[in-house]
Amino acid sequence: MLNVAKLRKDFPVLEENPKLAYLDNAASTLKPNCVIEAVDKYYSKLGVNVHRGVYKLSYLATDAYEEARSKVADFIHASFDEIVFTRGASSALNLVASSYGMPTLKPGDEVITTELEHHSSCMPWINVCEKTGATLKYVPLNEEGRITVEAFKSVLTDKTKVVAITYVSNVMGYITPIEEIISLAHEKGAIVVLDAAQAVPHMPVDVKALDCDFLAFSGHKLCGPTGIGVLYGKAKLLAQMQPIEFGGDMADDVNPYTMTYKDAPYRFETGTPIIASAIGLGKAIEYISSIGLEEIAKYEYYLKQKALEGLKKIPNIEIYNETAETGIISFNIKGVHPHDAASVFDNNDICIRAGHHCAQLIIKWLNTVGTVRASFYFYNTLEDVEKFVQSVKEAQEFFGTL
Ligand code: C6P
Repeated sequence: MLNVAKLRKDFPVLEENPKLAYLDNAASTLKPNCVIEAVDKYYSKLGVNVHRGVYKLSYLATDAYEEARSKVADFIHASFDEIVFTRGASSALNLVASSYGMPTLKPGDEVITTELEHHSSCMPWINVCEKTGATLKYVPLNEEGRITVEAFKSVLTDKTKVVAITYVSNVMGYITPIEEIISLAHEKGAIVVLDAAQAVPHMPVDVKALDCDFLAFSGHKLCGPTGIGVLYGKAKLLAQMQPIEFGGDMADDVNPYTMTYKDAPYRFETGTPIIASAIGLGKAIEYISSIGLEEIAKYEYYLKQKALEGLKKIPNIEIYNETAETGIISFNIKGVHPHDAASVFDNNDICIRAGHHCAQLIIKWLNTVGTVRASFYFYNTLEDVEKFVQSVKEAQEFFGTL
């Protein structure tokens, strides 16, 4: 078990709000002091641009920025030049769709995605398919709302060129059986774009072992700063791709009518990069690695199971993902709009998310208007769980549904 009491001291928001039960970790996690200090240190000790200045401070800033890239690469078992810094998972996934999908796909080609996707994973491909004439196909979900290998096989064909798929659903918390899906896709010559925004912060992820072609995640969901994310791409694919933004820093040789640009990853990082946030992300990775991703995964699941036990004892609760392997619960109090339920949690200092979670396809599949979602991280406690379960009862009393 983790030393949660000690870990909680690392988080100023928890120190300042001792009564707070922060259960919206799938949206964004809290930030520990070491990350805040790393960002502060960049601004107070360096504060200058990278890759450009021919002076010591700029060399130091460049070293700190590139060291963060090395940390990310080591963390997911990638190579240094396979890590592109982006604004977040959304920009990373859009970059693949625009730079890889748009120029390669044509009518007759097929893209496979699923109704479990976050909008940032499916919308870029809806757009690419609309523009290129490629056909978008959805893996039929099973009765629990899961992606199965069998269902994936039913839509995979020789025409499949891209599989855009989530590793862990932000609504259902299910882990996709991704290894088999990747190997089946590769047998057909398709590439796999993995949305790992809800995976990388919560479990060990090894891009080489998975053999995925692209993988995206956000820094702010793993104790890092906002405004920074990562696109991992296999070196040979990144090398084929053209930039979608042009300008400062990515240029190599610019003439009035022709231009060349740097190799990946720099060709995709136009303009002054998000230096402070990248450095903060490097620190966040060091921090969560020191806790251990296996331990984090086990502990979140343990808390989720405890919360589930409590919820299941309360009548008139619809739980949508009882069998989830991660720390996410999606449910509704029957007859109560999720936003109304959320206001009761807020009154009790519990932060949870309510609504469609930017994943309308699965909300429609569930045939509801939205869900209430509690998502756990390593700094949550059994007291948080008790408070949460108690608040569900209170909400029911308040709305007269008990
Ligand atoms: N999901 C949630 O509350 P950004 O916003 O770019 O950092 O991450 C987008 C994203 C992509 N994929 C998945 C699976 C996600 O869960 C998210 C973000 C948050 O569920 C905010 S909508």
